Amino acid sequence: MKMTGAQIVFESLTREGVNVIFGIPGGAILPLYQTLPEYPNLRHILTRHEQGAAHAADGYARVTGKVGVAFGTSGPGATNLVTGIACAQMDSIPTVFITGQVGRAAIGKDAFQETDIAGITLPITKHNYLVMNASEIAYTIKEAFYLARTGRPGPVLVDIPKDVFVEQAEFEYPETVDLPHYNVQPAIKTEALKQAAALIKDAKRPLILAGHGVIISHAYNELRELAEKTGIPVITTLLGISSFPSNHPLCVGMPGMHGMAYASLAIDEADLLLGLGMRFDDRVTGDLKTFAPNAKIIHVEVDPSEINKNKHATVPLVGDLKTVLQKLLPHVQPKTHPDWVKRIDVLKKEHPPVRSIAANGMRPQAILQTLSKETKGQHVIVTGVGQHQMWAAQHSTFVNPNSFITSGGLGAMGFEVPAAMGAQVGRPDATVWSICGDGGFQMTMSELATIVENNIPVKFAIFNNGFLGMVRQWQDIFYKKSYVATNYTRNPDFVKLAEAFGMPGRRVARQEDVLPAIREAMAHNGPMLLDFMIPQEENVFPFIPAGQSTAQLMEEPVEDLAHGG
Ligand SMILES: Cc1ncc(C[n+]2csc(CCOP(=O)(O)OP(=O)(O)O)c2C)c(N)n1
Repeated sequence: MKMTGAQIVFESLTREGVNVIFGIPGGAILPLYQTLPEYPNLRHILTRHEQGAAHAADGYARVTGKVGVAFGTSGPGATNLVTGIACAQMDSIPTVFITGQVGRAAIGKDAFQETDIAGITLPITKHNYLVMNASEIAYTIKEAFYLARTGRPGPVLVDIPKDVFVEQAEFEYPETVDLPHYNVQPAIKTEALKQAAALIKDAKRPLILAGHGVIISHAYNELRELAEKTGIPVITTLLGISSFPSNHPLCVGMPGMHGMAYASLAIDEADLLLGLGMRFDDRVTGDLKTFAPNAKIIHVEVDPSEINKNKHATVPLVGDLKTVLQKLLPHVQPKTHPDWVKRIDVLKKEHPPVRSIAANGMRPQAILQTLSKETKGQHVIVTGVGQHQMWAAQHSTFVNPNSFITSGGLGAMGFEVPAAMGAQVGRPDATVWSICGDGGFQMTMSELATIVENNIPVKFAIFNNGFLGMVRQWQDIFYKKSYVATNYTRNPDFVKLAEAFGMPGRRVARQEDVLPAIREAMAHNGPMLLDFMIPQEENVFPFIPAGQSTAQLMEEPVEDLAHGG
């Protein structure tokens, strides 16, 4: 049946199960938008900025496991998507970005709003396309979604010239893709499984390092079964948080730069690491030479290029984590490690995350603990990047799988508002809390308008220290408190801003107001903003400076406690 290119785009998206699109129109993509009313089942959320659309699609994809979709027009529309695309690439988030391009005849002529977005995004997409004929749209979209969601997921961009949207072509949606060199189900060798099982059997001090791959492949049950069957304690990377319940007796928390000291110290003593769907990122390992000096490594990864990239794998296992664990489980024998678990308990006692949560003051750690207590850990927490992100990772409880959403790889400030919006759209049943830095919040706060317009009931908690806090912390520690360009001396009144955008806001400056404010926000049937006035110079501990090892671990100085933070 003959259709326009625009109709083919929407027919294809429908076949891929898309029901939400975030975006902003413009000249080059207008023929696509003008066709949208023919597809009333497709919900389009008009954002205030394309970065908001991209992060929202990303947040939606993270919580649903479906492919997130965002639209942008040519030129600035497309370049505004770039940060969100890079973020999705770094964290392996299945997303498809569709951009309008100038008409075919104008390509390469520096036409108005022309940008080579395929060229720009080449290194930050899993794959991208410039579609030059309407007849190629259906297959391209089929392939784009297939690539986005299979293997190691990631962002795929499809750039379509304006006149291709109006060109007519025969529509038939392909059933399969033809990608002979793209192998997403490599054979898992029984020999390697046996080797891994033998290492697990012999280990005295084994640890599981659970990464984002557990969440991406929905291997929660397999991870839990493996940990419980073998008695191996579980450390989760930043992106692995909520892949394993934080209240499980075998949960040891996050290691690395701002991880729990005891988790990093346990890695020092481990004789076996099972890296599950993680990539030995520098924020986890610090100095690679001194990381896990005594450990053999079983590395399970869907992306073969991650194997031996940072750490040599004694036994590499390439494949979808869920499948690999299902195949591994019958080979491993039941075991317990009482001495090792006791040793980790000693480390936990000797190295608490904060030495005490002072009763006075507005310590951010205490606010987060109060929040978790109030929600009973039944929340989805979305953060920005900075100190508040690390406090949220350290001091929140996560009971449900996949309930911590953060920009781990790119570390994109400004993620907190739109990604929370996308997460709430994807999980309308969930209580979504956006934990924001006052800096990052101001990068994308215009999406509050989108949130109010669409009645998306995200609760915002700004951790307002009047600083670009994490950078100030580095200046504090490494530059003798020389606070260059990190102090926002006149932040806007966030409560009034919330009201201006159309949602209630409360300033919370006293500790006794923390709990009532959280309760009020939770009881409010819609979005609401809380502006927590936290101490200006609170630092995040523990802290292992970049590229260093646990020998350089800094814990909370005791003198800080006298001031209640
Ligand atoms: C887009 C972007 N620009 C700059 C940075 C560098 N950076 C990392 S953390 C940080 C400070 C974040 O400040 P804020 O959002 O207020 O959070 P806080 O650290 O105070 O909790 C900055 C500037 C970044 N991560 N992202």
